Amino acid sequence: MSSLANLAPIPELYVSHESAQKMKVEAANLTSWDLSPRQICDLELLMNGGFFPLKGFLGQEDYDSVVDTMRLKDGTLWPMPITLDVTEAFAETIEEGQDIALRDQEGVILATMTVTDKWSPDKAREAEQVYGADDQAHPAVYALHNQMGKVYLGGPVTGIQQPVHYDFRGRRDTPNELRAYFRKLGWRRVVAFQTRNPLHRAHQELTFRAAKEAQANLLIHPVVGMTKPGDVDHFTRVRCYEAVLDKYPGSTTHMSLLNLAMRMAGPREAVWHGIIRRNHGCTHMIVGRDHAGPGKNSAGEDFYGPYDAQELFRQHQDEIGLEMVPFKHMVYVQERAQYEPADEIEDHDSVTILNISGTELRRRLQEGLEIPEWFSFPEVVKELRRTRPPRSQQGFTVFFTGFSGSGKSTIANALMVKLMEMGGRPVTLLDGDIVRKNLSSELGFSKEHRDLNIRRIGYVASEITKNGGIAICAPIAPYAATRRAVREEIEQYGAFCEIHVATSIEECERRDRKGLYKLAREGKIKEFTGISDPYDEPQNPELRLETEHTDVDNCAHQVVLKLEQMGLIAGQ
Ligand code: PPS
Repeated sequence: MSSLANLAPIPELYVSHESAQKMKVEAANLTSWDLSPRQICDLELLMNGGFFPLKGFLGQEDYDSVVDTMRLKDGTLWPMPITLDVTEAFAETIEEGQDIALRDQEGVILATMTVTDKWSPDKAREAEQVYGADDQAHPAVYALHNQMGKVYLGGPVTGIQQPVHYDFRGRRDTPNELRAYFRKLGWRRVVAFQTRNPLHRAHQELTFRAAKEAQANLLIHPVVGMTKPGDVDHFTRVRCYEAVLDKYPGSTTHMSLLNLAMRMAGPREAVWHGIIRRNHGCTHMIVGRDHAGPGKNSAGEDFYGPYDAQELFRQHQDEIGLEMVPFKHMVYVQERAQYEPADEIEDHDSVTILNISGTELRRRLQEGLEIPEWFSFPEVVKELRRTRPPRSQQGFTVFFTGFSGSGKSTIANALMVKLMEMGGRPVTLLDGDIVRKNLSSELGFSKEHRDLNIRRIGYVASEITKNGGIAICAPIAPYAATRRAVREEIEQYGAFCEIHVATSIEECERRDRKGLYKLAREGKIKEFTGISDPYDEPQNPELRLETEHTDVDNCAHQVVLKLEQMGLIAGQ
């Protein structure tokens, strides 16, 4: 393998500016597909040469071959199936040979595609072969089964325009822009650092050493498309990277953002990352321990061995056309006040080695504890704290569920007043009746309408939580699956505290505050929860309230104690 980069331009799939204008008008008449965020990322890298030599979304034979052998049908190494998944309903409207328009989420036409193949993939096989197991604990396998369409379309793509990015525009480069930049600066050996996490001192030290060892310039190449669910958002990360960039010698290091949708496919992903970096003009890439690892499987074990990615990369290095620089595990040696590769420390027994794991870092951020300067740069810690304030300053949702007349609204009101007395965060009460008046006035009580009602409450609560407020919801919310979906939506932004107001149906009927149970028994109200409609009792709520022998104030107080225990409100 030549270790000097060939920086000639790489083929792109775009048509010329004039043709693009013409095509845009013509494509407006085509059947069009609205791309998902993941598909937009894939399309951008297809069009700009990041996925060279692909010329479009994979057809069926290439797909089968990639899934089974990591190669296109012509034998070229390509580890990741890049497919255009669509719904069955859309697929039915498409004939093979037809051109379709591919639009972004605002309806802008980015490309056209000639559909050469249409098929229903065996997703379990794809999961087994590409991700190593058909286990939905793997985020890409989960997406494959639950978010992606049942039918794949394949065919060549003609690029009309790049997806528009309004953020960090100056930091985004196509493969050809990076190649031109390296050419201009005379960089012929460039080591890429792929990352989806904020950089701390250990990373800075490791990347700096990797560049020195490879006698190469350094490209910090963070992924800003889609990473692992739960990661620090890319806005925060890029601000952190910018802070770290000042610590490198300016003339040797460059940072560029990569709009890649990661799959967390470990070994295969490492090979894919290598090909993408080669296409961006790099000659080397740092591959770490557990590169692009998805975390634990449903049995609590790692999906891949820690060095599987390095192993697979090494086997295919020549074909990738880029050399691997194995990641060194860097640790801080207190006595020498510096980072050193763990395997190069000979005097283990006489020095103090310090390390803070990712989990420990998250805990310290969450609880507002100190993060030492030897671990990270103050500018990085400041950015992380701005985005992830301690739990007691983050937004959260308290979600009451229980029968009509169980006491949900009364306890929720008492809780609201107690939280407002404490102050600090805005509190919003989304009571069942209030929501039905203001948000869901057209809805009835069929399963479909109840689900829609709860999803709307969940959406509003997630926005409140995201923006640092407290949302208190108090609907019946009878269906466990819908409550779980709301929990998942909210937990992206803050804590979700489910409270089962466990008043029995007999007691609710005995109280019959609104006289509705009587009407339900007489059949004058249909589909009444607990009488003629089901209620799935919560299996693992954060708190279950027994209201029959406890007064309202005490119930609300139990919730306050729970919130305190969860770290959501500071102790009084
Ligand atoms: S749901 O199932 O979560 O969408 O229900 P929710 O929005 O909380 O609305 C429940 C209130 O509507 C009144 N009501 C009924 N409840 C249950 N079943 C039927 N068929 C029904 N028809 C009207 C009832 O007063 C509920 O108020 P709460 O505050 O729960 O007593």
